[in-house]
Amino acid sequence: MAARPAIASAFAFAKDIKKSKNVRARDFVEAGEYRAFLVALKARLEYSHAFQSIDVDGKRHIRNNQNRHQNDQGDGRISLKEFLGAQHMIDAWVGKLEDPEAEFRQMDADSGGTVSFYEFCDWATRRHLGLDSYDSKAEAQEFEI
Ligand SMILES: [Ca+2]
Ligand SMILES: [Ca+2]
Repeated sequence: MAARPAIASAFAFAKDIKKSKNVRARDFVEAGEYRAFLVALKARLEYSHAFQSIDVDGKRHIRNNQNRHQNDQGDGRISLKEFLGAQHMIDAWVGKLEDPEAEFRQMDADSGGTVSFYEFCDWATRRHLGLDSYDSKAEAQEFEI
């Protein structure tokens, strides 16, 4: 499992928690943000696992590119078809969705027709994706000044 997107997403989340007066410090995870970063990272590694269980299409495309280390993964995007095909998992994580297609359109923040890992993380945080008892936002608020 590739951890890089999870790390990047947790980093982006944690670095802005403390509203630092030092503009340059805003680009870094500072001392007071480190624990929030770790908590966010844990959640996002779980989101990454969830994302990859939904992102099952696109394997052939990647094989054609002979990108061997990604052979067992999808194309890094969730399509509507994949999302609808994974309803049983999603229902178990967030509860039964009334209108899965509308939910998908909401997840797809840039309206590009597919859901990226970052869009998925935003959605999962909003929806309190129930993979674990952790709520990274609530945890992170502890560190807000
Ligand atoms: Ca896909
Ligand atoms: Ca999108």
